[in-house]
Amino acid sequence: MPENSPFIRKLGVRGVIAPMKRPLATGSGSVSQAPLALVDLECDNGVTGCAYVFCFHAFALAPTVRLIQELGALIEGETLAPIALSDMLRARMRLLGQQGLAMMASAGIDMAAWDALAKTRDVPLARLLGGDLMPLPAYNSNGLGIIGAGRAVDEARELVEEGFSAIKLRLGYPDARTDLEVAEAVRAAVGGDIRIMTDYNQCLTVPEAEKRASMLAGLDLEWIEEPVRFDDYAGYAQIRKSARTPIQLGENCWGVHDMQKVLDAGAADVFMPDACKIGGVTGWLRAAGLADGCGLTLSSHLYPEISAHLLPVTPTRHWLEYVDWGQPVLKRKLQAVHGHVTAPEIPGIGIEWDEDAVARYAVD
Ligand code: SMN
Ligand code: MG
Repeated sequence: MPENSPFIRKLGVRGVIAPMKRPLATGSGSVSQAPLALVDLECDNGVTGCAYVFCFHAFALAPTVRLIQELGALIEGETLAPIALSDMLRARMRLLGQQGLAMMASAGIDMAAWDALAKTRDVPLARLLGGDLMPLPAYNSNGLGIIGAGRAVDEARELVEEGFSAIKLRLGYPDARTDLEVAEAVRAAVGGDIRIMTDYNQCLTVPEAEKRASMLAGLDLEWIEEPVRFDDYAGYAQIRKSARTPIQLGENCWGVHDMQKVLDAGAADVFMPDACKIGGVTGWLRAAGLADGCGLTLSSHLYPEISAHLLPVTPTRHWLEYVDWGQPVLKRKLQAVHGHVTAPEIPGIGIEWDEDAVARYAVD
């Protein structure tokens, strides 16, 4: 066996709940802390692959940790071959269905396996994938929830002052007029040169989305994200007919098969897979191929550390979503410089746990 094909010895997984600097109120509930499942995939060559899964809600953390643990038992002793492992887990989940926590757990293992392989080869993940490291345009998504016009204006200024030329504003106030007031106030506060993304987190009906998209049309928004339920593909196609702002979608697509439905329905102008929900690195690579085939731009959702390696190998790359939610437990904090993020020139993804912080935020 060549020395570059180690075996998987053991999978470890731990749950932490990390604090967030700015709690985020969305049109579909609040996220005020970061429940993370930390995956450590130990190989027999002494390398450990690391990745985290963002679980959105504290109540989803323990089941995700448990599921990752159980899947770990299925891959112990296997060769470290991430695509083969991912396909094996997918086959094992055919009866269960590879969506929801099942997809998140298997994608967490996929990301850790790719990290282990890149470390084994002693290269950054982007280089293992055949890409180069590069500064990627990023938007600041660390806040700007549903907090009213006054606070949104202050927070928008703060997010820009952190060096970004693009920010994301959450909308979905009960009244359409309030959405417009808040978006107008933020646009006036940051000026015309700042790109403003908006996000409804699936909270509108199709007619309401058509109405609000038309009200917001004059604000030069970068995109309107997830106005309605993520899998109402026909609804998205309907909204796109009248919208004068690009419609963004994708963070809730489970794997490339959901993405293909978006393409078939003509549901999106721009697309933003979540590195985990799309199926880890393996899923992302397939999504990048689909997007290239039809010239659809891809932006990342959350997971900036690994997305900084994936966007360089994405021909239609667009924006990186910058959030610092994993940083409390990471030794190396991914920094944005002049609104751009570059993956570090070290082997793997660049994820190393700050064990003191992990112990501090650990949950049983
Ligand atoms: C979002 C992400 C994570 C938690 C809540 C909301 C949001 C985004 O949809 O795209 O940043
Ligand atoms: Mg979103």
